[in-house]
Amino acid sequence: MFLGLDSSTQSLTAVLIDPDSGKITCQLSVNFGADLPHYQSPSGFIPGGPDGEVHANPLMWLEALDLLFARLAVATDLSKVKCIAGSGQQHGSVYLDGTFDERVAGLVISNNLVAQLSPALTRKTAPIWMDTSTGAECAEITAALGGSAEVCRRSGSNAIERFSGPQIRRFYKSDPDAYQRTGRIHLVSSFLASVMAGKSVPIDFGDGAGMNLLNLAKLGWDTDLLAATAPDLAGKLLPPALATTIQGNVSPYFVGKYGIAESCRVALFTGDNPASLVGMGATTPGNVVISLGTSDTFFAAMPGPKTDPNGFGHVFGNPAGGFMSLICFRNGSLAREALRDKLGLDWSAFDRDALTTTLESAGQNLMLPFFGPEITPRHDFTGPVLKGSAEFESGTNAALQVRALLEGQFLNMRLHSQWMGVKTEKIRLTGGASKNDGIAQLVADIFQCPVERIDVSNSAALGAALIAAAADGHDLPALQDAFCVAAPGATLQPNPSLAVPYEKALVDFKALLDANR
Ligand code: ADP
Ligand code: XUL
Repeated sequence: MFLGLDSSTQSLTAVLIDPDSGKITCQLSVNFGADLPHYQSPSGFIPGGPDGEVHANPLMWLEALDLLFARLAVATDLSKVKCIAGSGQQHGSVYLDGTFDERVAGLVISNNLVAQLSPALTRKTAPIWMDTSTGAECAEITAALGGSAEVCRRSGSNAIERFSGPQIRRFYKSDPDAYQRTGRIHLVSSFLASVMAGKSVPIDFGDGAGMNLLNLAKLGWDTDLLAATAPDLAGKLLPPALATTIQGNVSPYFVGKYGIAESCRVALFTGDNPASLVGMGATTPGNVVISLGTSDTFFAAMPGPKTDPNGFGHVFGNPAGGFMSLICFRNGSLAREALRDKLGLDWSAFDRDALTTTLESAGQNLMLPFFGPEITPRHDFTGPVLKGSAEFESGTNAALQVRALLEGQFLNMRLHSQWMGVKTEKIRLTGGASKNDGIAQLVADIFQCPVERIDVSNSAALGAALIAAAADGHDLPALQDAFCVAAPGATLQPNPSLAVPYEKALVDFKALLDANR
């Protein structure tokens, strides 16, 4: 058996797999808000932070780890686990003093993780990915490197508020003494991996690329980015490594306390998005994952470290080797819900039957699909922009509005993923809106490739379990064939007669976007 853990914003999840039967044998979660209410973080972070700060208590993640293993030990026989891997919400950083490595190596089972490790924290809280407080630090790092294009070329992203480098700089500026006492900086992923392995283990390329510190071409820390971020930073980070590298045996703490076998090994942990790429079976170039959640995300494997010249997309390491993109479209379901509610509709108006009534107008009416501020491309909301027939522009025909919104969303996605230069051969669709046949068909038509719907609720934890099995020598593509399967009857083919109209619409959409910058 192989165990995958995912420490996400709101919960810690375990997925246990048996590669021989191709089955998930156990799935369990600890919900930070519901199970650990004394951290007063109902959604996994401390509410009401000043100036855009969003922090979480790293002790909550440790207590969740003890609780999860206590539950797992009851639910399953942990002595059968051969290897453990994991993932964490990306960008979150944990600050520890020089005693951490000793403490983590000397954990005793008569006490818990929180009591034994809390004295090593040099910063009580950890900034997480929702934090937007580092605008000044991003500007300083960008200026030191000579501009955004250079930061992006080296690290795969412009300097971004939530990324760990700018967050480290903010800590250094606000509390230089505590920064100086910090001997180790971990990400959420490498922090938990270190606890599992009983020693500090490296950050992997997948999660490391979310720091604005990793040089993608060299796959090592970038000395200029380190220098622009904070002094003596190199000494606080271990050299980064590939996710599937084994770090050694599991800490005796977990053997003695929860019955894991002494021979069980621990692989590096990665970020939740890289782990999801694995769990969605999309680690080879040509496969794309589109997740239609609150926001929409587009992620895909890439052979080389190519970066977005416009700086909207991010590049992370692919746990299977090579790289991946991650592009986030903030409007996603938020915009679909806004239009639905504005027109007094329900989701049936977005379904296939409803959309066939407007098929003859495909690609002719254009909408900039932003009902709130957008990040890809950066666009302040000033009201919907419509261009097309008089009936469409009058806003009275609800069906035309719905088609134009969805077309606008996926044309925007196609346009802003072109920089990757990878031909999309197959799309794996997931997230709440993916069950809608009309929306799924439109994705197939606009990208002109088949769309498979995959219903995996814990794709990051599953991906981590697959990484654990791959690190132990199992063949990853074969594992993905067994575990990442499309729901029967859930594959949709593109309508080839829409290829030409949507090529033209892509050009027109870009022109409309450019005219409204
Ligand atoms: P999250 O990003 O919060 O994990 P989910 O992937 O669970 O989001 O997706 C939730 C979203 O799915 C809801 O906000 C809702 O707008 C959308 N959704 C649910 N059912 C449908 C449907 N039938 N058609 C379109 N959208 C839907
Ligand atoms: C990615 C990002 C989030 C976090 C939390 O850049 O900020 O997806 O990984 O899931």
